[in-house]
Amino acid sequence: MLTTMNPASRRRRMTLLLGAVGVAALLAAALPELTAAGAAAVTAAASSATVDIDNFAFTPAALTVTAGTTVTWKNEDDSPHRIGDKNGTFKSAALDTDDSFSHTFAAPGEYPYICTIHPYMVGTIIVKPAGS
Ligand SMILES: [Cu+2]
Repeated sequence: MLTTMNPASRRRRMTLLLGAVGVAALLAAALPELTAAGAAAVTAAASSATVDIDNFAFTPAALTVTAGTTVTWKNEDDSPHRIGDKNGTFKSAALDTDDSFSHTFAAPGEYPYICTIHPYMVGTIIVKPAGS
């Protein structure tokens, strides 16, 4: 699409944008605790992600989420699989077909994991700090 915005309209948009940024900055400066708590609560409540287990592989193999996200693994294979991270932070029971396992990642970091029944099945959850 070709954009031919007239200069007056563009200036009005910039003013609105700067006004919104200014209000947000003022609020953040005046109410730092409220803003931080509100942001954290929204992130935790809204965040979930899924890793499919199919054909003896994790999809996606590398998943990036923000802290507070609940990740659910779902076994869509005919064989059982069992999730275990390499640092012992989380592990599932053996998951039969259509079984799932969830873990909430509170702390940022990298969490490499395997299927402990088939150790050649590998995956990683990368947890970024909330608000980044
Ligand atoms: Cu497995």
